Amino acid sequence: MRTLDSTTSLRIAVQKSGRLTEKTINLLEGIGFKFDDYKRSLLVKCLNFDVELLLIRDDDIPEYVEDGVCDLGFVGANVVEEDQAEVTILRGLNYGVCRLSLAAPKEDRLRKAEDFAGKRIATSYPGITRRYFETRGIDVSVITLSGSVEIAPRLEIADAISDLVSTGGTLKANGLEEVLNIFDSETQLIKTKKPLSEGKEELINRILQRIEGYQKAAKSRYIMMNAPGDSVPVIKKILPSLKSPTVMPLADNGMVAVHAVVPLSTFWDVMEQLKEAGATGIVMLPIESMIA
Ligand code: PRT
Ligand code: ZN
Repeated sequence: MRTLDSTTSLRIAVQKSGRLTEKTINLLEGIGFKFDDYKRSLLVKCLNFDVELLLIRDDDIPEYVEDGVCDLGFVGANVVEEDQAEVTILRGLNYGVCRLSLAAPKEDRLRKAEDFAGKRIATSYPGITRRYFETRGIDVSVITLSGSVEIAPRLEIADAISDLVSTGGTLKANGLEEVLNIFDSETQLIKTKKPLSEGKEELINRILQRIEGYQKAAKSRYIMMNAPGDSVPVIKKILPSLKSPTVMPLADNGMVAVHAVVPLSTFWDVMEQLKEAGATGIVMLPIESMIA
């Protein structure tokens, strides 16, 4: 193993090829990092920062970060929790969202944790599953499988399963019913607990600030409209803007242009109210990044 922090580049672990790969690379590119073709190599240099990506299987990411082989990693909370990895969780990232759920054949009508007592449960997450039942004092037999967990009941090698679910389609297609959600997951940015150089710590803070701006921007929209000047007080009340909206006079008599940033979640309500207040030509634009 290398001596800690011997590389000058900040090394970031990213899943090589899977559900998180593209979204993680998009996020990194979205916050201003440029890379060579990441599909061609396991170690990819960043072209404009002292950063390199190590592309590996997601299961290996928590350990690489724990050991300090990588300084940061992007990985599902499910994997970090399964491994009980000794790492710092810097933030959740709102993608790769899923849940680990207990599921069983529909006709068995299992409803609560106690209904699983004495059952054989197949899973790729034996740690989380075991701990769930142990803390409740329920005795189950956990069977570890590395994939295709959903067919275990049909093959009669298990009575139930504990597996990741996002849409629920896989469970349905296999005649299984989701009974209990035992762990909520999303992609997390994790950091090693090994000491890092000041330069790396500074770069990590910069990355975090940029991610914050990127996430805020994803949840906001830039809104522009024209309105009669005398409706501005009403419009200002409607707009839940971060800052006071920009109001500019138009060549047309008494008309103004209003620009503001609004949370995406309120966009449709706001738009309807603005129309009622006399706004016309309402345009909504995505925002790439926002610095407070
Ligand atoms: O090769 P490597 O080991 O790196 O990849 P992998 O095959 O282990 O993982 P991958 O790429 O499938 O998933 C990576 C991460 O994505 C997981 O660790 C989760 O954090 C996250 N994620 C989000 C999911 C899902 N959603 C998901 N739906 N991981 C797996 N699934 C599977 C699930 O296991 C089941 O087979 O999708 C199926 C269920 O999906 P629905 O939509 O039918 O419910
Ligand atoms: Zn994996």
